[in-house]
Amino acid sequence: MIRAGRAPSTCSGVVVTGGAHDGPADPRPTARRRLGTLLAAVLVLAGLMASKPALVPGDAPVTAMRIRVDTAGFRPSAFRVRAGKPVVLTLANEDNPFRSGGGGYHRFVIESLGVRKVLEPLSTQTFQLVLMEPGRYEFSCDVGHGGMPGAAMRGVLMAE
Ligand SMILES: [Cu+2]
Repeated sequence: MIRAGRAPSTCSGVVVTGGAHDGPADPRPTARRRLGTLLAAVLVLAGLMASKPALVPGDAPVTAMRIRVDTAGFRPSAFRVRAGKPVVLTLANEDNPFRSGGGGYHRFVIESLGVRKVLEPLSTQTFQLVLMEPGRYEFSCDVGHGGMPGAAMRGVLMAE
């Protein structure tokens, strides 16, 4: 469960309308290669632990955003909006109904605000959102991954 530091009961602040290949394997691993493998494993682990989407400093707030959705995640997964101003979100689910583990369905959920949009396979949904209070609003998907929130399927809206 993802929380944005606000209890769901106070959700009046929202208005909703509307692999890289490694190349040939070396059969004789040297100590240097083993060290490289260990470092890579540590970096992957660190990446998983710090999986919060990053915002690029200087990104300007948007009034509309098209978000591509599939099992790999939301793209883009982080952007800025103006608090108190409407933002039009278009969610394009690019997974097909034959996809295993959810039948191509995804959801766009802002848990802290009680926003929950079902995204049918190969469909596009547009709605308007107004985030009344400045803050960090995390969104995620809780289907298509055995019912658990996928590590890759999360993102953040920064209202400022
Ligand atoms: Cu999903």
